[in-house]
Amino acid sequence: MQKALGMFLGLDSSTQSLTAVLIDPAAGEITCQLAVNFGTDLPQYHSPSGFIPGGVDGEVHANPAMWLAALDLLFSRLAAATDLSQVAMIAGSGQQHGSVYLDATFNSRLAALDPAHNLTDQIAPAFTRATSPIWMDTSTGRECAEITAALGSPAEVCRRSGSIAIERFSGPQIRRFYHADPAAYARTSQIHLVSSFMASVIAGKSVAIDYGDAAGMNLLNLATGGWDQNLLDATAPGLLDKLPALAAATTVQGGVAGYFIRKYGLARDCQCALFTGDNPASLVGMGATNPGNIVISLGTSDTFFAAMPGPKTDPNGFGHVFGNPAGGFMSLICFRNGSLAREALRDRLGLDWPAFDRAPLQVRAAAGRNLMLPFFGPEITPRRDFTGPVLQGAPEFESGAEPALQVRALLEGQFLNMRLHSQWMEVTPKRIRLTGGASKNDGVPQLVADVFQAPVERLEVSNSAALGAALIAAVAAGHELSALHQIFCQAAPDSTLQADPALGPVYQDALARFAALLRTV
Ligand code: XUL
Repeated sequence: MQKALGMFLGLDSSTQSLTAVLIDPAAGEITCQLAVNFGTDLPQYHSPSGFIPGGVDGEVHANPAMWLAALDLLFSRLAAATDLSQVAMIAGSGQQHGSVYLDATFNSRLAALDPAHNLTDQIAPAFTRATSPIWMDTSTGRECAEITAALGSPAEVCRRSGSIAIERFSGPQIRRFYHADPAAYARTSQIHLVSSFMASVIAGKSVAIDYGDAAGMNLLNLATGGWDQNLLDATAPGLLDKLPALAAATTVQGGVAGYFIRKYGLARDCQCALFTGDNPASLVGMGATNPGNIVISLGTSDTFFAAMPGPKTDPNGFGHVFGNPAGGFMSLICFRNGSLAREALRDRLGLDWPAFDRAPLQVRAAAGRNLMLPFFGPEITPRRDFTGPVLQGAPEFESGAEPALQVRALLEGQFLNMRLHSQWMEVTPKRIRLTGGASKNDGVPQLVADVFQAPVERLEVSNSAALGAALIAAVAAGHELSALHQIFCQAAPDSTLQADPALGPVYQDALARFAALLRTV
């Protein structure tokens, strides 16, 4: 009898790299983690940070041919490092919102992939738009306004799609392409997201877009789970015919393309599921797919995301609603002044990172006393062109005579702002999982626990999106997600910090004062 294959491969095609995480649930192990860095491994694409530098008018595009080259390079590295014939199922994730434009030859090219040649040479001739707009693009202000006007109001776009019209979302990007090059738009027979494009290549046929990532397009109707005809009409003519079908990420697509079997040694009965967005995959990889769990990721921008029982939308339009790969919905709120603001204050005060991390604990007695609107530059939540932070409090705080007070107030301001702008979700945090640079030492995590009045955990997971994708692959093959979470998504030992209940009323009051101060500027 043939032995069942026991490994599951998750791939994450992100802005700067393509990462693989291979898991073996029976052994309870991550057996291999590898990445291809677009800038350093594929310098011929001249995209040191994964996108084409020098875009004008807010345009940020990447070369989709580079993503294909990365896929070949990643699989050759995986084949050298591990036994790919043990992989039972592949799933993946992609940077959200990025779109790929293909002509009518795409399907036949996928069906005829020849291992004697590379993916780029065989697929790139199908691109009708040479470059792909990605999530960092802000060039579609006009298109967002037009889509909003066609639907009647920002609230109506949000009610239907889960977000107001957002510059980086795929619908406004598609409309911009239609405006800029109507002939190339007409030649386009399929528009994929980064996620569904990569999944199609693996499957050797054009596959569906998963609900999780589709919700980042301003085109999916959250209530019906189908494409929204009014939004499609407001975006570009004939769009429905160019969009793939919709399905859950765990839907099995069938086998992988013979190209990968013959070239890299995958088994004949290896199958593939869909790819989802990197944030929905991270929700899975952080073990946070049940409502009550919140993930806060502290990065260049900070993100706050959480599972939600229903498709609730943010009446103020700051938060987004995506699909939760485990079923239901998730929210995502992005804060532009994340580590950039922390870095700016650290530099201004002349501190090093260890001193910055220690500071909030040193002045814990000042909890909630001084207020800082923590915006060193333009912010998207709330959407305002701030030029610097606003301080309100004791003289030794406002003057900077006691630098630790400013560090504490900056961090309190960042987390009060998160608390304020996540109230629309009406989710009481039972547990916060914190990830990213500033989560390592205890200073910042303790402050998060106190501001939100919930325990804070840190996970040992580093590639949460790729791990989440590997877990989705295992679920598609019949594994239980809760059992997988027990194995792969446990909090690091002794990493949990409890909230100080005495600070509950203190931060309730600070939240009201923070909101009031925000209204005055
Ligand atoms: C989410 C967003 C980013 C990208 C990053 O809306 O734009 O988090 O998904 O890859």
